[in-house]
Amino acid sequence: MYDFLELNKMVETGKVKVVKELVQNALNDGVSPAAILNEGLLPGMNAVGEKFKNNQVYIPEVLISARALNTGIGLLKPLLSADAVEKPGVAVIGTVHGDLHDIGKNLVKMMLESKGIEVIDLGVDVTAEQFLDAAAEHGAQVICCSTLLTTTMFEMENVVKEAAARGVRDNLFIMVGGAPLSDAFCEKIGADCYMPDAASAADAALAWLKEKNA
Ligand code: B1M
Repeated sequence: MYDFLELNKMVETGKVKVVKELVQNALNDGVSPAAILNEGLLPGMNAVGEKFKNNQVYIPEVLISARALNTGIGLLKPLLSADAVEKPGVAVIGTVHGDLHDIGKNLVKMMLESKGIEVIDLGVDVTAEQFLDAAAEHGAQVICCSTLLTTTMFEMENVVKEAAARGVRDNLFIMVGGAPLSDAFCEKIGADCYMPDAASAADAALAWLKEKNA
């Protein structure tokens, strides 16, 4: 079992240079990129999240940790994406209107790309119209909506409604995810799939694309 304690702490305290070194050391020691991500990097960010909730740290500290997290993810990205061989289809991804959190969304994007899926990244604060316009423009069959805020969750329902209004609902797999969501919420708004983490989201998108295009 690899000891990720220092890496957890260095993400939490936003030490970009040390995070880089520790990620590289773990890779050199043969630790899998997925383990480095899930056990080394993300727990550090979660620890900051808890402190943020309790007003023990504030936005600048959170951003400094997010930068360290993203540096680590950047080193892992080519390795996590390396084994994609097929091109199963196209997905549009974005963080919904009103929400600027993008770290989880970027992870989902990376995992989708690791499955060979072409991803059109619309960034943050994306309206229902923008999701549907991009899906039409790029011939995407999958729409991935991310949000971390309870105040913006219902923007996802607008995506489902907009797809129906345009008469394209049945052609699209609308996936939702983000910390405040659940299966029950997904069902309530009429989306197709909720997944709790980036890796299972990519698995679900790939499975649906394969079945649809078989
Ligand atoms: Co914000 N923030 N934040 N924040 N922030 C949270 C989300 C919060 C839970 C903190 C807290 O109070 N504990 C809280 C939300 C409370 C709520 O709504 N219930 C919160 C708040 C309140 C806010 C502000 C309103 C604060 C303020 O200004 N007063 C503000 C909102 C601004 C806005 O968006 N309009 C704000 C701002 C910020 C920062 C800018 C400082 C920064 C964002 C930086 C950035 O994203 N570029 C930030 C951060 C970093 C956080 C925390 C600390 C960490 C989020 C994160 O990146 N986690 C967060 C607390 C926490 O989550 N512990 C918090 C790591 C990331 C990998 O996880 O995004 O959950 P996550 O993604 C996961 C899964 O959810 C899933 O996969 C990933 C893992 O594999 N997933 C999907 C995500 N999308 C998916 C889509 C899928 C499937 C799975 O399918 C399509």
